[in-house]
Amino acid sequence: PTGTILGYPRIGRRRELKRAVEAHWSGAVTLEELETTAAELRRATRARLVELGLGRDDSSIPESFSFYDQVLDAAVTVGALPARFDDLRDADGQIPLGAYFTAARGDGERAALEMTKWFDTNYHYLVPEIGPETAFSLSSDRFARQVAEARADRVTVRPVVVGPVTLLALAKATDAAPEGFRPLDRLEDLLPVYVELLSTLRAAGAEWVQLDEPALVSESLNAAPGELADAARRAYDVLGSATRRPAILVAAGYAQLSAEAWTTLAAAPVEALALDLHRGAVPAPADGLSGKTLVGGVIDGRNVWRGDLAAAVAALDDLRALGAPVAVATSTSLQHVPHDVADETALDPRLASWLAFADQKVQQVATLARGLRDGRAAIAADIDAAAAAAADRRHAAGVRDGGVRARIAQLTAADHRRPDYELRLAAQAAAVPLPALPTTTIGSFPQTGEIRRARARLVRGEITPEEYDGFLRDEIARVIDLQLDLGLDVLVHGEPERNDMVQYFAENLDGFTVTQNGWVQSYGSRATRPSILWGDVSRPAPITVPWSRYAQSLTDKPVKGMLTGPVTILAWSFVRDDQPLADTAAQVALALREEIADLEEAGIQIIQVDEPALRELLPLKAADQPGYLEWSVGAFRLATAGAGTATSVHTHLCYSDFAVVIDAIAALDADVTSIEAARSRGAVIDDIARSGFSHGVGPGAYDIHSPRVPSVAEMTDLLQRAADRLPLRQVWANPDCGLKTRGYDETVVSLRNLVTAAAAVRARAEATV
Ligand code: THG
Ligand code: ZN
Repeated sequence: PTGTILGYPRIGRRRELKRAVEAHWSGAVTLEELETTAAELRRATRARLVELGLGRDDSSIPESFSFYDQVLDAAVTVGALPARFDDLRDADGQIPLGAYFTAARGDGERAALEMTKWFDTNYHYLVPEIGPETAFSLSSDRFARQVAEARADRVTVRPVVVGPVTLLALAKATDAAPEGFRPLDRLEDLLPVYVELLSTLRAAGAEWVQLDEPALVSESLNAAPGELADAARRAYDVLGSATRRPAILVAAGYAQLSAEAWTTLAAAPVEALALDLHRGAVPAPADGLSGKTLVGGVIDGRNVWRGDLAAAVAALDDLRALGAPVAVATSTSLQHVPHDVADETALDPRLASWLAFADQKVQQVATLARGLRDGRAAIAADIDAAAAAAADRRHAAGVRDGGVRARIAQLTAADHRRPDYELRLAAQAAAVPLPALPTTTIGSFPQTGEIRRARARLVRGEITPEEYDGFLRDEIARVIDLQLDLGLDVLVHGEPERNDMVQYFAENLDGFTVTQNGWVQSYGSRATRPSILWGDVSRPAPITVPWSRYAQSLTDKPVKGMLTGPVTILAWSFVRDDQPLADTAAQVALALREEIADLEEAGIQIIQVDEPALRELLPLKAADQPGYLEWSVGAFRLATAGAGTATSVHTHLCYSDFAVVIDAIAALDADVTSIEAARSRGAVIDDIARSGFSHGVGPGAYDIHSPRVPSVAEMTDLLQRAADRLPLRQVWANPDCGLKTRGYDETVVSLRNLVTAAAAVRARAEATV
């Protein structure tokens, strides 16, 4: 192929797959019906890709469908599920779709596979569990069946499979594995199964296969780049030597291939290499390239801007200078962007002309492929049109706002610094006296069907904004009453007014736009609609203040103000690519700083600024990490450092690998940080104690991601452990995340147990004094 994409969104233009899969899980749709819907979706995707300009018979159409996750697909194919799922296999040892879903979601007896972020994207994959006991064997023919299915439609697809090195590099050791075991140790045992898979794909009619090896770009995995490159050498020596196989395209998106991996792959007996030329540069000349096709990933697979075709042509020319034939592609799979700009009928047409979602990116790739075949002159009009859109974007009103830029230019180091923590602690204790081990929640309360229906009615115009406001006020009053009844110390208003913690702010800040259908898979059947941050950011009016003021008017207990931090707002949006992220983050921070000042004015004395994504944006390359931490921490501090000495600034982070970013968390200088701890059985408490972290900390006392109600005893244990390891004045009691995905039944009991557990630990501490 001269033009291809590394993958396409699989959820469906109207989230058809989500609906079908969830209907199956609820029992409303059979496995057969689900398979039929999925086959229809695949067929529609193939037809669409042909229509957009990819060839139907030259393997340029990828088959990247997945019912849930591409890492799980590969793990299931090679039989790499842990033993607890063994009894779900067929009589002939195959892993059926039902078992696949059980591995993804768990059931009454079996824990699901763990989920974690896919490189530095917002996609989450399922972490394979592999040990010395894992018996690799070809356990699903799904990939081959999809090739055959396409063939019946007269389309020669290129199946996309996570490669063996990446599969092992992303896996974790099973519980049964001995200390020091690493899944990558099993590479030689795994390869024969990949060889067999390649042979079945060839037999089904595949002429090419794409093996995704993004592990080879990362410096953030539990293996050094040199080790990964060596694994790649061993892997592709074996796979390349297989006698019955499709041609192999090794794809390494998301960043620059490590130098070691590039040299290795250049010399490997495979037919093509795909490089991310959006995040990475054209590599140095290397031995072994002759006869290989170099696929230049020049169209960004991860953001929504219309690509600069002139720059893409130049990059492809540079790639050609390496002396091998060149093809064009996206930098990564398009699974990270929505389907089609044309589905956004409410978008300002001018803004729409600057954008490219998946379908527009396919067209750009097809155009560039035409340029590769017929010469630059053949696509001159397209190059000019893309340049004109970019120029229009540069000069459009709102992209640069003089007022915003003037305010940023005036900032000094002092704007990023609060008074010493000890001073703040005293002032805050005087302003808001609290018991030892204060209890609170992370912010959101259950988003009930009633709340979602009210919002939908407002959108459809079935209720007036005034009626909707009244509904939200009643809801807030109910949540305040509930918290008073439970005896929590620091209350929240519950956030019924927010659909999503980022989208809500995007809807209320200038410089952002939101989409109607711009869904992007987050994990499994779940998706978000990332906002598009296209211009300079400012706050036309207070956002959360009326809700917080109202909630505080209902009680003498403190009500926390609730904001989403600048880094998380960036991480979960599509961000502008025409200035450094650091500059964009500062603008968002300044808008939040104004919101904090208004919250203080309204009598709010505790303000939480959540940064669950602080860890997520951490760059894959070690050399980029210090610079990132500097600007991300700087943005948080800019947002919060205007707060008065007596105002307590809280933050919340959602993950357990606290140790990785402990210095950054300390540098945030928040007065209180709440963090996930329950799932790691409190290990994070030891990390905190060891790190010398001295500010307030709320190690999440229970896991809100599960409907299980935690007992008083287990939360008492966890809080006691914190009280034993840390000075009591440092410790807060709270769940480990917001409650919006939970139901009220379990929430009320869980919080009651939490308050009881905190009281027990508090009483014990007082008895010892
Ligand atoms: N908001 C945004 N991005 C996020 C999260 C978020 N990225 C990371 C993390 N949280 C992802 N987690 C989820 C959890 C649940 C859902 C999506 C991402 C979810 N989505 C609904 C669905 O797919 O049915 C749709 C929600 C809606 O209607 O807006 O449940 O919290 N921005
Ligand atoms: Zn959280």
